[in-house]
Amino acid sequence: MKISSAEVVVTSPGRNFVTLRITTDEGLTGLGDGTLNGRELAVVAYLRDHVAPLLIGRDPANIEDTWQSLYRGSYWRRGPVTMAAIAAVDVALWDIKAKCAGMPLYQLLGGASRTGALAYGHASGRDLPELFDSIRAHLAEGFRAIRVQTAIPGLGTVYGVATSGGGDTRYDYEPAQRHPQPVEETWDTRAYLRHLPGVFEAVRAEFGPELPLLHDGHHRMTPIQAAKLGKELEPYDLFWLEDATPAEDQNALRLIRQHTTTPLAIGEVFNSVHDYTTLLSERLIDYVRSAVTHAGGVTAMKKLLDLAGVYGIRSGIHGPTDISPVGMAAALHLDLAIHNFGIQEFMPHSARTLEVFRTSYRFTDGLLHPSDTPGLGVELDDDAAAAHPYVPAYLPVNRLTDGTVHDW
Ligand code: GCO
Ligand code: MG
Repeated sequence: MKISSAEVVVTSPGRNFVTLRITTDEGLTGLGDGTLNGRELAVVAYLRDHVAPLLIGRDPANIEDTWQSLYRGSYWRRGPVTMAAIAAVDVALWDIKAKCAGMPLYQLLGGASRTGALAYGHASGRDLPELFDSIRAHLAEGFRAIRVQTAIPGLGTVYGVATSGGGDTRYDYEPAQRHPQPVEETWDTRAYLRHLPGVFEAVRAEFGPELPLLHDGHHRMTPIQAAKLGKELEPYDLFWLEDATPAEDQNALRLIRQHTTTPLAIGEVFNSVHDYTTLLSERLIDYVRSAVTHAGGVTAMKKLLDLAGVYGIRSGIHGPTDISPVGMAAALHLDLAIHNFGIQEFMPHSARTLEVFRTSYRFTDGLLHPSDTPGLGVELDDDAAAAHPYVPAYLPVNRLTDGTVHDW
């Protein structure tokens, strides 16, 4: 069998998605997600202009060889654009291989290690009553683990806090917004640090000790600020504190670790196992947050997660709505198969997105299951995709109260 075409489909059913469809001379197709939020067209060009021509005529069965050719053979390794493009190819080839085998992908990864993947949902509120309502709504939908984000008194909109209630608009705030220029938000870390422990105290008092609670710091603290926050949150027994400090500084995690037993998760902006070597070998984190879509696909993620397992570190695969349903399905097959699964982030896609991407994965009683459909279990509806052309969108920019651009 040979690859006969590799087409890139860009669609924007509420937000932008980049999908690679590989077709073989026997008529089999595979899908891969290459969505890089706010920088989508860079991946499109990388795939269309530089990668697709290399794929034509290759045997789709040789996934490892294709991965290594695109990684080692290009001379320019790593980086979010390159690794999202490689991920798109890799996932599409796994989709084809599993369809060929007539099996769901997780079977090719070793079979199911569990009945489903524990998912966490995103609760948020501008104040405690709104936050409590959001937590209750998630519990009613079946979530058994909840990420908690709130607004901060004195600041305006805060990233990760939904600005509107139910339905499709619920998560629209969080990923890139469809404006020609990035929205600017004001940030004050000291105000955040003063506010957050009281929020968790109130949530524990309301919802009791058992519910797994998570929090995302969006890379905004210095190491010593993160150490202080981790320590102050210890009484509230977090499942994890995510992205406490800017992720590229692996050594920062060492300092945080010396001060707190709050579990740490990091890695949604990482794209290679080489971003993790210190973190894993020194056991400086508890959860690996990379997305299949941004870290080189199933092939690379399986190796990364197996290495993490050697150190007793578990998975927490990135699953916001800017990962397409194709990337989400790939994550779920890994979640089901690997031994060191921790938790899966799950922001349900909008109804509009699910008209473009026909999924078969299921969310039941707090657990996600990729389904037993051969392959990934996702199909792309071309007509629905074409009805939603690309719209430029940016993640917001974060500035301190004096105007300084801040980390996030
Ligand atoms: C998360 C993330 C996302 C990212 C977004 C950026 O934990 O889900 O922080 O909300 O910010 O995916 O593109
Ligand atoms: Mg995050």
